[in-house]
Amino acid sequence: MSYKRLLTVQDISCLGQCSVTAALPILSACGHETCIIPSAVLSTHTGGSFTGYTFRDLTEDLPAICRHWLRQGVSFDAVYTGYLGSTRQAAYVREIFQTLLKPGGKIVVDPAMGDNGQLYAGLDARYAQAIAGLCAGADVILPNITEACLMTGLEYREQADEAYTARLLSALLDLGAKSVVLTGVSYEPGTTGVLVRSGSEQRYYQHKHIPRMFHGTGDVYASGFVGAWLKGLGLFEAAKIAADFTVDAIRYTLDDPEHWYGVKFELALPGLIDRLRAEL
Ligand code: PXL
Repeated sequence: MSYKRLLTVQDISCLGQCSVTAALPILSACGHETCIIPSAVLSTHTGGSFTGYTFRDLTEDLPAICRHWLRQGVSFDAVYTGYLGSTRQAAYVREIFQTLLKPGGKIVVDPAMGDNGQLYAGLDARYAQAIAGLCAGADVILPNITEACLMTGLEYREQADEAYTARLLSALLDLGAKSVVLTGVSYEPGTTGVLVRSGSEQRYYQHKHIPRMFHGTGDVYASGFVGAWLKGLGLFEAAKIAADFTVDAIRYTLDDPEHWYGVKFELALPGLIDRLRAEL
């Protein structure tokens, strides 16, 4: 049975069901040892109606944590990065890729930085460019359409068509990533999906679009993808499983109007585990 040691670098939003508080339980449920480097600690995520959140940037802690691990001889089968605490952190993360990965270890970059055509509060164009730079060394990147535009400079469109997504995918591959999983690709009303491109091969998985906006679904998706892919599933299979898992998490949340800041992905974990058992 495969048992991988992963490192995820992203923030701790203490309340909000995103970033590390989603990645840790999801990756653990998939059966991976999951180590973390918190990029920042926030009282909540920065989205929705949250205002006045605390934000502690942990940039200065990154090199010290890495040096300690290097002295201990620790290395990882994969590094998965998400929301970083500063633009400067991208350089430290690049060092992590170079020094803490086992030979043949995988790099997954979730360029978590925006949605609906906008950057998240507090992030700027320099941040987007720094994360675009990180994509150069990645095995897989998982942007939504907003993030794809912010990193490549292409215009954001609410309505995608195949010519538009083809341009996005080729601009994303030009950043230097081996494979791209582009999320939130909707060609027809009522549906959305993920577009998976690896080299010249491209496949689309379409599923139902649930017309309500939830925060943290990108993180839930990316963690489900990383969990499934690193179990040994193919890129497209992992992208599909993560999509179904995210839709399930949204379904479990829909009947609770009070629960606006995240999705109840915890309720969808047993289904994810069953699916992995069935497919492996
Ligand atoms: O889910 C993405 C995310 C992660 N981390 C922080 C955020 C957001 C989205 O708003 O604010 C701190």
